[in-house]
Amino acid sequence: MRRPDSGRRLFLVSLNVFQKRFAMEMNFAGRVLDMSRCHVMGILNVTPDSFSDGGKFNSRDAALVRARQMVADGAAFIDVGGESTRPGAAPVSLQEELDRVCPVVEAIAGELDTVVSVDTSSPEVMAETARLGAGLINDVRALQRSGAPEAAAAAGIPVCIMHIQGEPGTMQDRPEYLNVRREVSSFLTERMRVAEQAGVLPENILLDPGFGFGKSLEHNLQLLASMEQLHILGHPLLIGISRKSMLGKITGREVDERLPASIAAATIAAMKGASIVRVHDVRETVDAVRVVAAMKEAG
Ligand code: 8Y7
Repeated sequence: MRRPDSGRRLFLVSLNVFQKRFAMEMNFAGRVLDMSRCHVMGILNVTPDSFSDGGKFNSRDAALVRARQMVADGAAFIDVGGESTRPGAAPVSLQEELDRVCPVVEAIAGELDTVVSVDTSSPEVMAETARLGAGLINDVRALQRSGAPEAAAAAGIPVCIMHIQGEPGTMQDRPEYLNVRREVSSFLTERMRVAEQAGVLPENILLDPGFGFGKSLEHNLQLLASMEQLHILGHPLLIGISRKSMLGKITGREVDERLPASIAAATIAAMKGASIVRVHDVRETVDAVRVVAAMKEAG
């Protein structure tokens, strides 16, 4: 067991002070949230091939039923995704992605008290869904597609910039880093610079280290252990670990048996100051982050 040296401890203490004293508000298409607290984002896949709900919710009405339940369970965000980023998943055409995502975004934004997040890398989908009421762009490709930074800027809503090494189809083949923490940090810094140059406002940027996106178990664990270091970049953090294979590797459990491990991961993220945790199991995770919030308020 190694104790942090005093310099490191001072650094961590000052981060806590920073988080407590300054409420960070973000405006998601008119819904203002305090990002010094941890909110739960429910995952809503509208792909026929999504890995952990088997594509059960690929029609508009089924998606709405699921979204209503997640909002009733306390989801502040619903992340609607029409393109599977699972390695080996079939690529989706722009028209297909628009057809899957737009009706669901429009229906949720019109009916439910939640922020609609759109999991997309396509500038056309960003533009169209923002028009239909989406409040957040969640791009696992960090606005690397041609026209994406400009589309995100024009949409005028917050954007989550996530670290990825490589491309979704091949990213898990042989992920390699000299120093994973430093490389994730410098990638995010560079992508923020590109986004801001295209006109994305700094107050509209969220960051995500991208668990499982071109990372071995060791890389993921190093990033989780040092997650609070990312606060120094000055933007709220979004963390997605729910049911991921890193939890399967740690526990030996199949994807539908990873709820306890997922709750543990979300709890760690909330304790380390994540503003959003992206999860499949909303109700259970809301309880977990409430425990963390209650403790932080008391302390
Ligand atoms: C993440 C994500 C996925 C994540 C953000 C899965 C779309 C894979 N993971 N978006 N998306 N962060 N921001 O297992 O970690 O849910 S898809």
